Amino acid sequence: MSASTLERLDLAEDPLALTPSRIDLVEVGLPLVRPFRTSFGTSTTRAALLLRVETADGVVGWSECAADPEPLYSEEYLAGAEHVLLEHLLPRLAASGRRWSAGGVADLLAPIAGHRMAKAALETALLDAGLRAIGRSFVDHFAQTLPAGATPQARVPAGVSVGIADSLDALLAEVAEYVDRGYVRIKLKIEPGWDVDPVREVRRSFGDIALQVDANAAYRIDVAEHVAALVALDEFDLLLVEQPLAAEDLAGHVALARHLATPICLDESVRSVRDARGAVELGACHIVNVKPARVGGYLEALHLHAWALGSGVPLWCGGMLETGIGRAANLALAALPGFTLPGDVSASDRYYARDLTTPFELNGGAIAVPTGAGIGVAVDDDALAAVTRRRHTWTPS
Ligand code: OSB
Ligand code: MG
Repeated sequence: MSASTLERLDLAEDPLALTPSRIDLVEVGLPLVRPFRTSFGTSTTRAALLLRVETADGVVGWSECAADPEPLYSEEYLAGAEHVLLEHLLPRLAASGRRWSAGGVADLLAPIAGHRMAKAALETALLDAGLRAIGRSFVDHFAQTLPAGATPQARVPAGVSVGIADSLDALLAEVAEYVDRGYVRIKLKIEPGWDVDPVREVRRSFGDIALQVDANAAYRIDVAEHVAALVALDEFDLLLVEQPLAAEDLAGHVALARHLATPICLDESVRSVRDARGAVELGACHIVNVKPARVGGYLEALHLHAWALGSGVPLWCGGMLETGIGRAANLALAALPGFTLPGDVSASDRYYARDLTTPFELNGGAIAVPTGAGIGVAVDDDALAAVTRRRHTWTPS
């Protein structure tokens, strides 16, 4: 993959440029079908900030900001994302004096440190509007970055992320439900005290299934029992262990990797293609969980993908309990050939009784990648109205 193929998505004569007439920030709260517990907390509702961009020509683009109400997964949080969008990101684009375009957002916003989820939401809404205006899907757009002969998949094998349960019996019942539905890979959330036993029981009950674990940074390299528990997981032939240590602790992951046979996958630690490359070169990581929101958007995710394809590092597409709006775009990314492992891109009914879009369904263990323009799914206005908590309209002055 050469830089020039990626530059084709770039600005030279930008077919995606648009003039926004208004941007709505819509805060929603969707009840989850079951509580989702991780090492950093329990969610019963997915609160999310949606962005709706409307252009002067009446084209509408949507995106979903991944930030949660509380800054537990990362520093970003919903109210902070809203604030930085309104006070910093949108004014900066407006002041640039140029037409707006997804391809230009990252450079124009680069002076603002961090806030990648907020930046990703803005870039993605503009990408959706820009692609809808020219009738091109996310996946076709992304496919332009592929080397000659490579093509995206039409259907993406689906994994599922299983929260920490109240008991081993409850865990086994939940996993049984997902295995019955056809999910091709199970990811168990772990934390100290909920690791070796649940993994052993799931392995014993379900045999040869593709199984992995995610600690969300709950372990410490300087706590002997933590390291011992992670080493004990080697026995269960896991695909990977995701983010065992703190996001900043690359040296700890390097040290841990020397003790483990199971490959280490990083999630929270990787905020850019540069982070991914550095972590792999150091020996801190063998596999990368790509969340476009965490790396600042789809264009950075595509750079990461191009690097991974070239260097043979396996990728998979993570999730943040997205509604159909965020999930649609993730599916387009997960369809690319560097995504060699099943992702956390589950069907709508794994999360919500009523999704905000036409529901995504699991068929034969996979989910179809939308082919319509932009994210390729329509937002269900009634479903949206039923879960809208607040709406704020921004207009360029
Ligand atoms: O660490 O991958 C994670 C959800 C919220 C925050 C962090 C994570 C997760 C998941 C859920 O594991 C993945 C999904 O959307 O299905
Ligand atoms: Mg994770």
